[in-house]
Amino acid sequence: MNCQPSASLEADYERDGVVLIRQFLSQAEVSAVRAELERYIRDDLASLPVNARTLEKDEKTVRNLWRLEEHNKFFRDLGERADIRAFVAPLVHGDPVLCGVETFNKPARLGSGVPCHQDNAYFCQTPPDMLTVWIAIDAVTEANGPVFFVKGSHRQGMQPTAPSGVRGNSIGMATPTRVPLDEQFCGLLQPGDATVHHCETIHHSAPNTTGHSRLGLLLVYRGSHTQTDPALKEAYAAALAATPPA
Ligand SMILES: O=C(O)CCC(=O)C(=O)O
Repeated sequence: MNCQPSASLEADYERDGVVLIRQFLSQAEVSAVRAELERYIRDDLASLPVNARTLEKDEKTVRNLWRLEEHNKFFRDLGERADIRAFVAPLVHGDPVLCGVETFNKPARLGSGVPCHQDNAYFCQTPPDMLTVWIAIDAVTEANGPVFFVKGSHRQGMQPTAPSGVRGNSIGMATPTRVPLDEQFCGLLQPGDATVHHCETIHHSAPNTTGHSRLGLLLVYRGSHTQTDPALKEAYAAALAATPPA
């Protein structure tokens, strides 16, 4: 694994709100993650609460797995790894708390899009010292629904939100970004590569119309000093009630 903290990476993250790390996980680690996800979906998922996942429109194919850190020791242990926590600590300005281990599966042909949003509309934390490590398990290409990020947008703070009506991504931005797509940062990744994005960096992704799956594993952390913002929480609760994830 290649995730040493460094002053230049921290400066890039503070400036851009998103950084790319090649080979964050090794190929052996990627294979172990893939095998455990396949086993978990096959053997465990049906017996878990429905909020453990969101399905695509066919009502069969997994769009997202949620709360893997609660339901699965392999993924809890991965999220709690000392080397990953040491990497995250300076970026969340404190002691990292693992808040979620999730997937965005973006399956071949069926994978739905993710509307323009800032994660803190879901996380509702102040100060916004919270981030996501998005690890490619499949290759992410221009064609299979990569995540696009608006660099520097985290420095403008939270923008007005609106319910999106998208299952699994119930809250988006009231007005999508006006930054042209070709000026946004596109996370093109090989298996094992990762992006790390701040919880107020604007991002989105298109549906996957290709025959190639675009599976991502997400590790979400906050600094132990952050607190829930009641106004953000109220807006999120309303959007979630309008479009439940399951
Ligand atoms: O994987 C995607 O397409 C979207 C991911 C996302 O919205 C996130 O990491 O917060």
